[in-house]
Formats: sequence, C-alpha cells, structure tokens
Amino acid sequence: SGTDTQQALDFTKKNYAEPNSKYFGVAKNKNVIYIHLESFQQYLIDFKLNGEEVTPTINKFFHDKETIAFDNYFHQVGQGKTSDAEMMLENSLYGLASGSAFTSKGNNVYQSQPAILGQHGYDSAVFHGNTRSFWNRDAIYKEFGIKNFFDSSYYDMNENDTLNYGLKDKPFFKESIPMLETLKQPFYAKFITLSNHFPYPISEEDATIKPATSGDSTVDSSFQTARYLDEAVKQFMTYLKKSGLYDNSVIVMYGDHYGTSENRSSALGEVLGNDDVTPFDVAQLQRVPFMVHVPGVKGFVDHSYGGQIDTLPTVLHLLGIDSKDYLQFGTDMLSKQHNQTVPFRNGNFVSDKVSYINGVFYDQKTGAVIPSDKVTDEMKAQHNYVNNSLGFSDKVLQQDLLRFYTPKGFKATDRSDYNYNHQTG
Ligand code: GP9
Ligand code: MN
Repeated sequence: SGTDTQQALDFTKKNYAEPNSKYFGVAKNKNVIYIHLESFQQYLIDFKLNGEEVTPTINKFFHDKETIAFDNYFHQVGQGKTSDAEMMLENSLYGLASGSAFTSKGNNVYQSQPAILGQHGYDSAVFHGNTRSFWNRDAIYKEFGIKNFFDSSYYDMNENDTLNYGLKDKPFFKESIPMLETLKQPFYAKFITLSNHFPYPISEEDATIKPATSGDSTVDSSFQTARYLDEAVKQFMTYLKKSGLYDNSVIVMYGDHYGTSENRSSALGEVLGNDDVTPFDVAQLQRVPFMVHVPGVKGFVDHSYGGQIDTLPTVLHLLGIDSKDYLQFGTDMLSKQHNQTVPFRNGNFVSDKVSYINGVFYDQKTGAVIPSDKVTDEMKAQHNYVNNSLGFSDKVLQQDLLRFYTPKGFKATDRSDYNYNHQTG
C-alpha cells in the first residue's frame, strides 16, 4: 500500500549517502560497460597457482592507474544466484529470501539503471550466450527498460563454441562486437559471461594452465575456466582500446557470486593455503571483485566495506546522476556517509568492525568470537539495520511498491516498447 511505500522510502532516505564531490559526475555522459564475471571471487585477484598468475588481465585491470577497485566488496545473492546479482546491480534492491525475484517478480514496476540512463539519452543492451528465458530475463529486462537483449538466438551456437550453459566466452565477446557497434552512444551495455560456471568443464584445447590439485575436480578446474575467462576479457579489452571505446566508457567488472559452495570450502582452502576454513572464513570468502575504470580518474584500491546493493548508487554518482530520489537500499561506496554494514541475504552480515554469522558476532580484524556479554548497542543497531534493510526491500518486491512511487523526473517504463526477437533473413 501507499503507507508501506512511504515507510520504505523513509528508510532509504534516512540512509541516503551524499555524493562525494571529488567523484560526482567525473564520468558524465560516458558509455557504461559492465562485464559480469561469472562465479568470480576476489581470491582470484593476484592469486598465483604454481607460481603463475591465474588471471593476469583482470589483475592488471584491478591495478590500472585509472581503476577504482574495491577489495572489501561482497556478493549478497540468495537462491537466485546470477539473477539476484543482476537485481541488485540494476535496482539496488535485494533478491528475495527464497527463489529468484527475476522469476517471481518479473512483471513488477522497476526504476532500473537502464531506464534511468535511457532518460539521460542512453541506448542500452545486454549480451548473453544463453536462451533469453533463462531466469525469466526476457520478461524482466523489459521492465528494467533494456532496449536490446542479444541472447543465444543472435549468436552462432555451433557445437564447438558451446559448453555447459551456452556460448563460450571467447566466441561470445568476438561475436558481440558487431552488435555492440549497432548501439548509439552513449550506451549502457552489459556482457554476462558463462564459461567460468560450475562444474567448470573445459576442453584440453582451451585449458592454458594446469588444474589445481586439491582432489575436488570442480575446484581444481575452476582455475582453468577462470584463466579462459581472463583470456576472453583480454581479447575484448584489446578491441575496446583499438576502437577508442576504452577512452570514452566507464568499464565496470564485478563477480556475481561464489563459485565454490560452502561444502567444498576445505578443498578450496587447501589451494588457498588455509587448512581450517571456519564459518568466519567462509563469510570472508564471499568477497567478489568490483572495479570501475574511469578514463582520466586517478585510480586506487578502496578498502571500504560494501556489497552488490551499493553498486548502482556508486555508478550513478560517477555519471553525475544523483540517486537521492530513487528507492534504493545501497549507498555510494565513494561517499563519506557510505554505510559499511553489508547484509547477506540470510540475515548474516559483515562490516569493517564486526561480522555476524549464524547468531555469533566476530571481531572483523581478528576473527575472534565476541562473547554475548560484550555485544554492544552499536552491534545490535547494525543487526537491526540489516533486518530492516532486507525486510523493506522484500516488501517493495512482494507488494510491487514501486507502483505507488515515481521519482522526480522519471518516466515509467512500458514493456510493450521492447521486442527482443531476432529478425532473420
Ligand atoms: C545463466 C547464467 C548462470 O544464463 O547466467 O546463472 P547462475 O546459475 O550462475 O545463476
Ligand atoms: Mn552466476
């Protein structure tokens, strides 16, 4: 109802973080290119397997002199996995406590990034080498205001170029280029990769690094598929530089969620040199990369704690669009007022000071358990914030509350404006 909408708005308004004047608008009118790194976790950055970097291209991007990179950024997905990551990145709304909001809330009203940018003169497209109906993307993308969706029907899905969920990343980027070139600038473009996905199959020919040797074959080959993804990204970066797009685009790379589930964490720990992976360690392993390359900006590694929910306000502010009138649950990670409490979808959280995992508080620096008589009011307030944030976001999705609120200057999206069919012949 209208009252619930107002309560959710009051909550997000109270948490709103003002843009940092040093970064507000530094990327104004630039193209926005998202590279969705499938199942890519932060531990891969700079990691060496047998003395060799696994992902040299992505590492270089992380350390680039024009990249703002975050090393305490966490995925916050639930059962909706990739689709939850997309939900957060496009809307700054959480996925749901169970199932995928993409599937169950595909016809809700949204005020998403592609629509917002569309009203600032941006064209938009998503590129993905799987069938459009997967995760109900073809329905919800229309509500998000995505003008073009190049799914597998636009690509050559021959046997040699496909594996696991769809098109392999190298042919994917290669074939995407001519379609990308049909967009009007400035554009928003998102490339959702696939090859680095459980159970991490890879052909001998595509494997350019030896597997790890934990004995868990999925953990072991994931380093090979991560390398393959890295090589695909390298080819795409070469194109972006040659075409000039690199210099007039903001390029965002992010990991969507963990690639190794908790029950395999001892095998992963063995590769990473940790022989006793505790629940605290598992929470820390939920870090994924978030890196933003902005031409002309002096890059650095930002150690602020944040998560996928914070991505949209961060990027909007770089583009010079204030997030203040939007109903968003994250805050700009570059803002001095950024909230460093990072809710996980199950109600656990991490922050710069403490983690809260399955009912237990831990000191974030030492990993030591905080006895219950040492739990402070501030920690309780953090816990409360997490429950409220997830709770209000759930209400927005469950009751389709954005129907009752239109941000200043925002024109509602109309799904009948969009058609993703591939016209052939
Ligand atoms: C499917 C791909 C994978 O199209 O995005 O989704 P996931 O299994 O990672 O949620
Ligand atoms: Mn995924």
